[in-house]
Amino acid sequence: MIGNSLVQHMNAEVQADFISTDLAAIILDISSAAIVVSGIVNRNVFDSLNEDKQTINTHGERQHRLDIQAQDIFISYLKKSEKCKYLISEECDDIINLMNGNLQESVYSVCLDPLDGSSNIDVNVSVGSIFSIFCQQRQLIDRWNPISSGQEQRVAGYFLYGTSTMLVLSYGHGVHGFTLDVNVKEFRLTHPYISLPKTGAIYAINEGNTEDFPLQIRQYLAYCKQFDPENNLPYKSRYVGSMVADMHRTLLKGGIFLYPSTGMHTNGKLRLLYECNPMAYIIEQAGGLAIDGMRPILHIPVLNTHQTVPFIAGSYNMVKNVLNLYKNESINNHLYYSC
Ligand code: AHM
Ligand code: MG
Repeated sequence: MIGNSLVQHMNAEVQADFISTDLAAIILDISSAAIVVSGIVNRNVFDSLNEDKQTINTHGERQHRLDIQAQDIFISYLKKSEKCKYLISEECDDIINLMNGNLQESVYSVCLDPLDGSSNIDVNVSVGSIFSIFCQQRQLIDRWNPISSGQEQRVAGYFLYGTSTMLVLSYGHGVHGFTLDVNVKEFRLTHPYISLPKTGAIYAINEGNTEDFPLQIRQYLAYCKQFDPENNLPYKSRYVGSMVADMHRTLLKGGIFLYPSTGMHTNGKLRLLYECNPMAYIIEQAGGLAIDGMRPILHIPVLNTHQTVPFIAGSYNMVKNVLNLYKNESINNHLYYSC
């Protein structure tokens, strides 16, 4: 059954005291921006015919034209409503001030990957946007240390621009999925209280890097490929190369997603503030685990805005197996792991 619109849902959650009016309003602003981004992603094949220049982002990666356009759309919606102070974006070296010089103070800031997986756009494969909202009582004195860890996130979500556009959202009361009804340009609740299966049978990793993975990851991959039908082994291998798409499948079907350290990315490739922390928050809210090997992602100290970490997330029992290997324990030891 199709449920409430996102607006109705947020109003009801405010009434129930599950979320503040300001946070609900910021979620609605970000969602309005994402509807516009969804439109430009859909039009890409037409607009790319006029493509002329390539730019490089703060990580030395090639930017797609839509990376910048998507960022600008989110900025303009967040600036218009003047509810957030700062934006930390994958596509911008510096923290962006959203207050238009207005002296009115806000305690909220946003972390954003405006268009995740953008190398997939030109081959018509799903991409997404990832965000989190945090509350910042103190002044942003140390510009490289906006929050101390992902535990300070109040809201985390992602948009998946796939066969349909979806918003998956958590504000500490479970994980809810909304699908965009393109006819009325409105998100509707389609996946209330998403619960991540405790175990699954799919692993997702860029296996081309196997030779450079840490020993524990290579051991785990060998385990995934064993023939043991009673334990659903061997697992299926699936890897889109868009984190949002890979995590969305993992969330709905169960499984594990891994982006460990590699020779090229010695501390992982995925960014803590606007990729790993929001996904870890959602995964934990849905009953799964997210670690960097030994530590919960949400406990990792934030050292700078574009810091990367190894990222292993998904079904509780599967991630626990990887943790056991890091702790030098038997892979199937399922003693409860407390985050
Ligand atoms: P991006 O934010 O610049 O698009 O990079 C992040 C993407 C993730 O979506 C995906 O999981 C990963 O990079 C894929 O990397 P690789 O091509 O090394 O497997
Ligand atoms: Mg990204």
